[in-house]
Amino acid sequence: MELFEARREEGGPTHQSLAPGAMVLRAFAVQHEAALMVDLQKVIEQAPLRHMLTPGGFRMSVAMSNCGALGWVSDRRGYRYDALDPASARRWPAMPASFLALATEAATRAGFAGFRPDACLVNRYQPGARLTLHQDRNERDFAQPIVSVSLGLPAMFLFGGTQRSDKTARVPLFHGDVVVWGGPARLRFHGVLALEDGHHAATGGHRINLTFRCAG
Ligand code: MD3
Ligand code: FE
Repeated sequence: MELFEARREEGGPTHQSLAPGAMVLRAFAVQHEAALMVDLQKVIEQAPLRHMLTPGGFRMSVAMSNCGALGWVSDRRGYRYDALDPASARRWPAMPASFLALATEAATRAGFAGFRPDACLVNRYQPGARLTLHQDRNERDFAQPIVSVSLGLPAMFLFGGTQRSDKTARVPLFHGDVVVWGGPARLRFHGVLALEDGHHAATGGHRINLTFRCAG
């Protein structure tokens, strides 16, 4: 935590290019925070966060839900997008206007005007929760970027290459940071180190990540 806070206070440019195609907009979501948190509560009331199973049968440490026309799901049958929440057999909640506005505004800033996400995955990390190195390849069109929004506790993001064995860079992500991953960055391996204990005014003991995608 000390490490994260020290680095944060250094300030620096708000738009940072991480790699070709990957742009960090530091604290970009803070201006939208109140509306985002209210709308997030409504989404997870309708589609509660749950720990999905990997195809191998392991319970994911990150709790997930979705909003939008399509939701990302994992179970013994594999990873896929589905229009229905398997927990309720109903459609996922609609994507709130506050979510859509943030995602399209961030994409435009990063050079992807016209981004129209149809899927928003909500990831909730508790202390110890992590995401192992993976690629996002369940979407139809890899020419479309992914927009990610970090809320609450900070996390250490791992950014790899196009091969699983490539060296990874560590990028700390803080409350309100938005990252747009497109072009040559779109299929790079990535993951999140185990969340450290802490408290944040917006989310308590958690980190929330929203990822916006054109899935269908
Ligand atoms: C880089 N989520 O849900 S967001 C995921 O913080 C996922 O919850 C992480 O990876 C999280 O699939 C990371 C940042 C992210 C998302 C998609 C990417 C980085 C990416 C796709 C390609 C390259
Ligand atoms: Fe991912």
